[in-house]
Amino acid sequence: MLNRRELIAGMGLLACPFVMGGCESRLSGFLSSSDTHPDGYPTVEAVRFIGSYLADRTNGRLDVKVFPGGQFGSETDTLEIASFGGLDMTRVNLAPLNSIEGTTIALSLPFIFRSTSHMRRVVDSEIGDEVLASLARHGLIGLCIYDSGERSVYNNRRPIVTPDDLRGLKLRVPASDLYIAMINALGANAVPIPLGEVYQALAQGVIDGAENNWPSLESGRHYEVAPFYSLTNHLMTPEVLVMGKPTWDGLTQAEQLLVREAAKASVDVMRQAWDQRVNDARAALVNAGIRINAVDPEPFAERMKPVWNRFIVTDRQRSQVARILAMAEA
Ligand code: GTR
Repeated sequence: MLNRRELIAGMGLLACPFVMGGCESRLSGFLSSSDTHPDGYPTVEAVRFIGSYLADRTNGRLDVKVFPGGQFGSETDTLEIASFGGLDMTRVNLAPLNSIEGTTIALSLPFIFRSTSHMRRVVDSEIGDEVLASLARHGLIGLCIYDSGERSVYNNRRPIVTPDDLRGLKLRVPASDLYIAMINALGANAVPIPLGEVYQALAQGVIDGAENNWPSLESGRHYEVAPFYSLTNHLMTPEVLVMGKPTWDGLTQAEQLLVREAAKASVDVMRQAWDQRVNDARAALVNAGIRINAVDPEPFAERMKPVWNRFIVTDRQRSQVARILAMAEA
């Protein structure tokens, strides 16, 4: 297997037609795109759809090659690599952007969305556009926002029914100060590690559990080592697809428009694949015999008030939160 440095060097070549002034043509080649999830996962397939969309409309001149399975390291790593041009695109959750970009916080707040349709309405509104646009100052061009379902807690000790059941558990979170504060406010101890390391950390007892949606619990096989899944449904933080600014700047305006159009079209493709995947993952986990329990969200949501207050500090964030809540009933 190639190490990360070799992979990045390889990517430079793949990306070369787009990003390097010295290349003969800026108009042909594969855009590299990274994803922490394996082949077949809805986000991976949605970005492949973008590749086909581009290839169809450019006679194969533009295409996308997706590198699944976290080959480029953590999502935080891939954001950095993309921002300096070592990768053309990366698909990540908003969580690893929370600590660098304040506009990503509102969409990542625990218990802010009432339902999937509420979340979809919000990301399809000008709030989604604001979040995408805010990434430019970090060298990242936000292309589109995808679903990531409801996240719930899983662990290898016991069913979680009330927040007190979490006391003392070591729970893995993504690299986000907001997630760390959330888990600690619930009485557990947050341990930030990349998704790719969760299975081993569970197996070795470094952590007792984690929190994620049905498809991630299933595809990462975490349920084998953490079979209690308690439906706290505490988060619905969406995913985002970004292009590194060096790559973006190497595209013509017409190509930029086409990439945006393709990304937009991929959202519906992803949503359909996502809904199907959630159902399949749930069925597979029930079939595997994991222990699933319903949870009254109220006492969990109650403990999130100080977390909201700590992270929603600017007028812009307050306005985002107010607008999101106003969209709950639309
Ligand atoms: C998943 C998400 C990934 C990653 C992961 C995590 O639900 O699709 O992008 O953020 O969670 O917890 O690290």
